[in-house]
Amino acid sequence: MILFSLFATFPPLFLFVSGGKLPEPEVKIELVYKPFMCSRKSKYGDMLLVHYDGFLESNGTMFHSSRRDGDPVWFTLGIKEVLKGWDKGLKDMCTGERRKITVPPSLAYGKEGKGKIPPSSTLIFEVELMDIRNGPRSHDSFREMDLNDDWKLSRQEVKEYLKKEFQKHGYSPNDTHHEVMVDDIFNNEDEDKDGFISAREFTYQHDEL
Ligand SMILES: *[C@@H]1O[C@H](CO)[C@@H](O)[C@H](O)[C@H]1NC(C)=O
Ligand SMILES: *[C@@H]1O[C@H](CO)[C@@H](O)[C@H](O)[C@H]1NC(C)=O
Ligand SMILES: [Ca+2]
Ligand SMILES: [Ca+2]
Repeated sequence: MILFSLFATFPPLFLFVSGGKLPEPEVKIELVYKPFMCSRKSKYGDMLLVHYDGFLESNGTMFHSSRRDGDPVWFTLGIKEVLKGWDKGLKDMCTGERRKITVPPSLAYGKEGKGKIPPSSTLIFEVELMDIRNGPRSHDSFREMDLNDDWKLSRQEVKEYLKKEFQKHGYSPNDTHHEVMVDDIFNNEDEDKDGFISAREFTYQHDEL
C-alpha cells in the first residue's frame, strides 16, 4: 500500500470498517499468457503501461484498441484513474503477461453507458502489461506530511494527513477509522519497524518478490 496514493486504500477500508455491505461485483480474470520470468508484480500505486483491446460482450464488437489506434497507455493502478474493473482486474500481474478480463457494467460504464458503449454493457478487455514503474511519491508530499521537519513520519503525522485528506474529499474525520488506516500503512511502509516512516522508506518502494 502506498502513502501517496492513499485513495487507493480509502474505499476498501471504508467498506471494511463500516461493517461490510453488499458484496462487490467481481471481475473475471483469465490468463492468456504468463511469462516464464516474473520479477515483479503490479500492485496498487504502481504505474502500468498497457496495450489493450476492448470488446462489447454482447456481440463482440471491438470499441477500442490501443494497438490499432495508437500508443500503449500509462496509468496508476488502484487510484480510480481508470475503470474500477481495471483497478481490480490488473493487480498482481507480471510484465509481459496477457490477461482477458470480463468487467460487469457496475465496474465499467454502468447503467448509462458512454459513447460507443451501450447502457449496462459488460466489457471484455484483452490486456498486455508492457511495463511497471514506481508510482509517484514526491519529495514535496513527504515534506508536507513531515510537520516537525525531522525527516521521518510519525503515526501522528500520518494521522493528521489522513484527516486532512478525508476532509478535503468531503468525509468527516473519524478517529477510530484513521487508527485502523494508520496501522495498515505502518504495517506496509515501516520496513524496519522503528515506528516511523523514514524519507527513504517513503521514497523507495520495496519490491515484494
Ligand atoms: C454490436 O452492438 C453495438 C451496440 O449495441 C452496435 O452499435 C453494433 O452495431 C453491434 N455490432 C454488430 C456487428 O452487431
Ligand atoms: C467511526 O468509525 C467507527 C469504526 O470505524 C464506526 O463504528 C463509527 O460509527 C464511526 N463514527 C462516525 C461518527 O462515523
Ligand atoms: Ca516528522
Ligand atoms: Ca522506519
